[in-house]
Parts: sequence; C-alpha cells; structure tokens
Amino acid sequence: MSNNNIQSVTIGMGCFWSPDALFGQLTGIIRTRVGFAGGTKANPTYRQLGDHSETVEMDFDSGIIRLETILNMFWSSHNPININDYKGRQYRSLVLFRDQEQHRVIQDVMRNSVEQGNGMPDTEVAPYTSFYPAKERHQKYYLKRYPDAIDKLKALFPSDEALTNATLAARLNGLAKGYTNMEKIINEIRTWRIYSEEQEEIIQLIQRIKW
Ligand code: MHO
Repeated sequence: MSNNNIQSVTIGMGCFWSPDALFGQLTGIIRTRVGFAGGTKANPTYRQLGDHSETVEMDFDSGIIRLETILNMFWSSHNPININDYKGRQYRSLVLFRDQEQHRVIQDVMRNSVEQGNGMPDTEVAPYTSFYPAKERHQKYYLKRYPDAIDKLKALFPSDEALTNATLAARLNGLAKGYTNMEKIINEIRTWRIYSEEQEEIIQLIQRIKW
C-alpha cells in the first residue's frame, strides 16, 4: 500500500472482542486484529498473558478517519476507572502510540477531556513495543458466531490469516455485533478502489449470507 496516511495504533479497553467489532465497522479502518500487548512477558497466550493486556491493533487511513476520532470513541465506549483493577492488567485501559505525533494527539484529546470536566481518564499511555496476536478463534469473534458467513467468505479469503486481515471481515464483524448495517457496508464497498465488477461480486456474496 503506497499511502503515507496509513497509521497503526494499539488500544486496550477490556475484553478485546468488542473493540474489534466497534472499530472494525468504521470507514477508514483498514485492518484489525486482537492480541496481547503492553507488558513484558514473551509469547503470552489467552490463558497465560502475564503482565499484558487484551488489545486490538488497527491500521487506519488517517486521511479518512483521524486518530482523534478513534480516541474519542475509545474513551466514550468504556470506563477506565472500573476495569483497571479487575483481573490485574488483563482488562487495563491502554493506548500504545507509535510515534511522538501520535503521543501528542493522545495528550491533546486527554487534555480536552479534562477541560470539558470529564476528568483525566485512568488510561495507561505508553510507547508501543510489541503485539502478540491471539489465537484465530478470538479474531473477528462475533462474525465467527455465523458459520454461513465464514463459509461464504472462504471464497474470497481462503486462509484464516487472510480473513482476519480483511477490511470486509472487519465490517461484517461490526455488523454481527450490531454496530453497523448491511446498507452502510454496501455503500462503502461501492467507494472502494477496485473494479466495479469486483465490487458487485463482493456485494452479491455478502447479500447471500444467512445470519
Ligand atoms: N468470555 C469472557 C471475556 C472474554 S474476553 C476475550 C467473559 O465474557 O467473561 O476477555
């Protein structure tokens, strides 16, 4: 992808299944995956995550969706105060930034929250070091509740990895969770920079899914 607007950010806000769907449904989010980050233990797993937190990592086109928008949604969709002590660091509220520019944006959004009387969110903000993807069954968790969807999507994304990384799977995962609707997804597909024949093929395929 030769688009220098592409950024990545990693956030934690409790169980990672929901933010995968919440952010995955948004236009401008290119790819999501869930995993463990923010700690020091090597090769954490869901059962043994050590000092890591459940996180969702996303790639986004900052020309379409700004980091500010993502962060405002992040803070308005969870309560950092309640989740921070529950199960140690597993459900910690967390934002891992990739560079100083992202760090500055995060601090600005937090400062605005304070100025609006919302208080300083008890969110850990730290530089990104590593991200360990969770097992396949956690990826696009809500979409996986619909076997017919997974079955039909195999025609487009034959491997588990291809499905996890697909923008379309991110949108449909948001749909499975009830965060978006089919009409919105179809309208967005018609704006994707692919051949219109390909757009129609994708649209027809997702319209045949039995939910
Ligand atoms: N199933 C757990 C949360 C899972 S999330 C990946 C629960 O609902 O308690 O942490």
